Amino acid sequence: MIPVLPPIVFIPSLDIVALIEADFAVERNINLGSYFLSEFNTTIGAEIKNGVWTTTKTSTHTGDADFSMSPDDSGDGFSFSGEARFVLLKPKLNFKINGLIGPNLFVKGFEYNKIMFPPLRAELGFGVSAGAEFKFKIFRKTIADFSVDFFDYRWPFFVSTFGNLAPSKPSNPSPSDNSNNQPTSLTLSWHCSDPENDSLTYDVYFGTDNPPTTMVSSDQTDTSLVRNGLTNGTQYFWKVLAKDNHSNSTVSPVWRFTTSSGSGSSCVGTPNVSYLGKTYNTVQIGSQCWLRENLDVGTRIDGNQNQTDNSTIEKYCYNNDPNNCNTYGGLYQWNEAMQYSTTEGARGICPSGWHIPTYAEFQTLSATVGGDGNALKEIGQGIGGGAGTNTSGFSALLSGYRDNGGTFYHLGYGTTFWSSTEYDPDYAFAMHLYYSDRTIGVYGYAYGGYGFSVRCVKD
Ligand SMILES: [Ca+2]
Ligand SMILES: [Ca+2]
Repeated sequence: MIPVLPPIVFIPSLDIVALIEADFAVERNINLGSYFLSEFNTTIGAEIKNGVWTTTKTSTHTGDADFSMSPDDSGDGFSFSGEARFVLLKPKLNFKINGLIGPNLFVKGFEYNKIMFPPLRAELGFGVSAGAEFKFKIFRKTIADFSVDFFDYRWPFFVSTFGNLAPSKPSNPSPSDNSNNQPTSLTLSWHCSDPENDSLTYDVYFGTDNPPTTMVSSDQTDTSLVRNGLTNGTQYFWKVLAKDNHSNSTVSPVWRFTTSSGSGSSCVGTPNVSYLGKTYNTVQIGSQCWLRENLDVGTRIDGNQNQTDNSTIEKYCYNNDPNNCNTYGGLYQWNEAMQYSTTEGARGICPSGWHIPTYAEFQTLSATVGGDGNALKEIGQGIGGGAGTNTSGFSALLSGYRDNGGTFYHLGYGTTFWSSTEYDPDYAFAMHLYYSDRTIGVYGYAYGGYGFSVRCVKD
């Protein structure tokens, strides 16, 4: 006799999670140069399980806050306003009623801030999913925006895509979008794919108009294109149209980059230096010969780790994004930059024949440009009284820094370069440039933690 098996029934176990959005805002006046430290303790959610409400998460943030500053009417103070927005959680319950043909039935448990759910797709099956979207904002500037799927279980019986689909939007541009200080000969590149893995061809539009209207390459199959003979100190725009072989196409966003302003002359006899896989340009400023770009050497580690004396050069990339190292160079803790020497003028991680600048050499640099930090900043870096002119050719970018706690700050607002001169046994001098004024500050910073840029000077 054939045994009769009972039907298999999936009954997902569901925890309904309800979450609360917490907003935090401060407004106060500060004087220029003061340092604002904050600590936020925010409960961001609550959860009900088996009829019992419990707190899900408590977030504590300690650190300095980013400000937007503007001169007040009296001209002797600054004001700022701040806003920190914490996590939004977006649970969703998604299930299919067994036996019906059609799109999944979505039951939205909670929805915040008009966040759009992904488009429905025709799917016969059932499942359950939940995720979270995180948006961190400071001064209305989004500094992180990402989502996490906690779980996504689907048992599709049937999934239909209607016809051949267009290629994905071209992405991952190189040079990265909005990058500065680019050479006048470079290779554009991008990523693209197609849902059906159709073979793709590309039209590339490039020029100084926004959006670019001149097609400089058509129907190419490579995902890169060399551009030569660009003009110094010029912003270029480009976009890529990706086409599959079913007459579908998708255009990229318009990307942009700016070439090096080209001010200053390279050092006589040493126009550039090849070092550990990269070529650095040089610039003569008064009596000193500098590298024109920040060092980008070593193996990237995450910001939450310390660099160690391990015979490997380690670097941070702002926000742990390698593209930022390409554009802004690496960020280094002082001991790593110095390669565990405390001798003023040490070579550290610089190429042979170069060294980490001393306090006195930064003072000389400052004197050469008459104390005008704007002369050291690349054109397009800084605003108002802090707008870069780059008359020196030093071509500094506002590269931000990594703080003691492993978080990255101030990209686009400030940059700091280590010197090889100790201030005291826990501090070393570093040169600081800021986006909204022309000062060149050479201060002592605790070298146990901060990750700053490194610019080498010739011996
Ligand atoms: Ca296709
Ligand atoms: Ca190391």
